[in-house]
Amino acid sequence: VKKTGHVEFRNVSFAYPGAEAPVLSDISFTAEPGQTVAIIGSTGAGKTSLLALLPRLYDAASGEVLLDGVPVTKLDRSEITQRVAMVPQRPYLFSGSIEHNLRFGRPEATDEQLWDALTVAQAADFVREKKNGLGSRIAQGGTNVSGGQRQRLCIARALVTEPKVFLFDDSFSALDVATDARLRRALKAKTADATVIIVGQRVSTIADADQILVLDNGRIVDRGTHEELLETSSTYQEIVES
Ligand code: TTP
Ligand code: MG
Repeated sequence: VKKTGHVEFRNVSFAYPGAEAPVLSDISFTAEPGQTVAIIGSTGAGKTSLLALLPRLYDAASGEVLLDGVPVTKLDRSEITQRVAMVPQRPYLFSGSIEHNLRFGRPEATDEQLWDALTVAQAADFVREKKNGLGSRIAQGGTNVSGGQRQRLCIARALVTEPKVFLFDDSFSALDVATDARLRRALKAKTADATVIIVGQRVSTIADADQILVLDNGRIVDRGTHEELLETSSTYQEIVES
């Protein structure tokens, strides 16, 4: 199997350990290299839970999550982390330098690769403006950078690992609309062959996705492009109008 970052969910259901009610029910979709698949849905719909199954933070109760045609439960952790990078909904920075934070998933990255990732993530300017540049310290919990800066540093950290699959969990929410658009344009140019799965609340973040999955109460209730869903999905219309 070629390791290109092909993702498939096949009839996946999932409940948290100890909980009875399923959080995800019968989820099926594919995301191909070069594609962006967006997931939208109200709070608690299961978006974060869905993403968590690919890097195996949890395993599906039934059905299969496949990476390049192989169930993730049959892959080594290292094979998954080499191919999949997730930017979590609450991105975390370690206390230490910016450089230390960026190299976390790939210690051998060159400075040039770090700056390249920062540039795509729209974070190069503010790092350059800091007195110590890449050596600037991040306080415990990342309290000395803004929420938007933290998001961008975490996106840069994911870029440094050059994954085949990016998972962005609401990663653009703290960015203004213009920065969000610039970042995703740069990302698209830089990672044209990658598979991108993006959870977003803002319509502008997801409208250009190849496929949008509308998640409601753990189920995919509608799917299509932005234009298709505007015509066909009352759930999507409600989200767009809210
Ligand atoms: P999420 O998957 O966190 O829902 P979401 O990501 O769509 O919501 P948001 O837009 O607010 O980010 O949660 C789905 C359900 O699973 C919800 O009832 C909470 C529950 N849940 C747990 O029980 N344990 C967990 O660790 C998480 C993440 C969620
Ligand atoms: Mg979430």
